[in-house]
Amino acid sequence: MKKKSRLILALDVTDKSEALRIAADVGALVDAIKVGYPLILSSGLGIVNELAQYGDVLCDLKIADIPNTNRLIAEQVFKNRAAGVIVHGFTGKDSVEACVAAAKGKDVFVIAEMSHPGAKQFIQFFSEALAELAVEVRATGIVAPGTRPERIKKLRETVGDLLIIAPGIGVQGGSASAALTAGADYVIVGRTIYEAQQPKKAVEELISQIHMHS
Ligand code: BMP
Repeated sequence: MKKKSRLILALDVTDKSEALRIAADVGALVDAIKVGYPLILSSGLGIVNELAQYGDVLCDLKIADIPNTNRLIAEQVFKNRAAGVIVHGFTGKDSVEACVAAAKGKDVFVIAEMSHPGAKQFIQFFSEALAELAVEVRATGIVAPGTRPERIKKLRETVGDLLIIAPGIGVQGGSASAALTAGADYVIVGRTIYEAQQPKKAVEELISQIHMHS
């Protein structure tokens, strides 16, 4: 994944033609396009392949199963030209390792802590251990909450030079500059871009904010 704008678009629209239109419009400006269940369930996994013409596609299936099933899921995703996957770490080392093996050098991001308020109920108790797991299995990096820059700072101490990608910017209340200053490498932004009247303008505004503060 290139590191130029430091912005990853979360393309959670459920209309395939809208997804392709937005990707064509902003794909060259962002560093990656993240797709998950909303778009994949509505359009089929082939959308990953189609979006790959516009840039790196990060497949956010939050893979969370036994090692064999994780492997089967990851293989399908990579067969469709995904540049990376996002996986849960609470399933344990063997399950995450199965994804890393299936990725064959492509990107694997392990969720250390989520951005929404509910993350405080369970996952926050284990986020440092999940970040350590990412280091242990040689994942590409972790997902850390853009809504809690102080947690990004803390998790940065654990992961060293692994990449940190941070969702929760914009609608969820996080700020791109605060997340990047705290140690995130990339911010992930969805609704602020794809719900804007002009997604390209929203992307350009975010990029100028990012470059002013980093
Ligand atoms: P939005 O900017 O519209 O809030 O979108 C954020 C994106 O990041 C969504 O795709 C969401 O599923 C994802 N995400 C998140 O918001 N918090 C997390 O902790 C992990 C995520 O993958």
